[in-house]
Amino acid sequence: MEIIFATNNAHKLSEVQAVLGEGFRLVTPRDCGVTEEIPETQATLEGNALQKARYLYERTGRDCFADDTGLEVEALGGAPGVHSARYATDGHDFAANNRLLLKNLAGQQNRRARFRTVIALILNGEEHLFEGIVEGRIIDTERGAEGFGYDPLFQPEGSGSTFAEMDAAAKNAVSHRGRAVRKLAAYLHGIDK
Ligand code: ITT
Repeated sequence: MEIIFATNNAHKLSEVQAVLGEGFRLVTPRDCGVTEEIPETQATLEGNALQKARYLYERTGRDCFADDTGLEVEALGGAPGVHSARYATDGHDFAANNRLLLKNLAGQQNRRARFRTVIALILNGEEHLFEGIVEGRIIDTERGAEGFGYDPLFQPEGSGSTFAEMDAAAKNAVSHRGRAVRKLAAYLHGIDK
């Protein structure tokens, strides 16, 4: 089965393809002629995921899904949350985002944080939402070179490693996106029989 995944982030594409498995061929918006940036202007992860999926569905008429992820830090009242990509700057500047996060948590004892992913699927014109959460904490200095984004600062509960110190399979096994995508996969496999 071929399905469009609304992302231009190569890391996310390979993480999601690994979880979905061989039975699903992921196609990018660019592969379908949608080359412009897909708007993400809503105030919630759910709103953004639906906005991106609807945008693609309206233009292609094809089955598609979109995800949106936020890092929610307890001591910062849930920030950066839906603004995670553009926390420090207008672009996706991961290094600047990590520096700002550490600055805003300087001297803070409460390091509790979680990643939350919401996936919006449009299948045969019907909308479905899936959520994945991983609890953890923000450490004091970056560790590891794998993954992307806030991975060098995020240590999932029950692990001594940051996401950036894990290979893709280890991260997927416990991550927000892995969890949400496994729910999506279970749903798609269930109706694909
Ligand atoms: P697309 O919109 O093109 O898919 P994106 O990088 O904007 O890519 P998201 O909206 O899902 O991806 O995520 C927003 C930001 O949250 C992202 O730029 C990262 O800074 C951070 N983020 C998302 N998933 C992450 C992960 O698994 N590990 C670390 N940081 C992550």
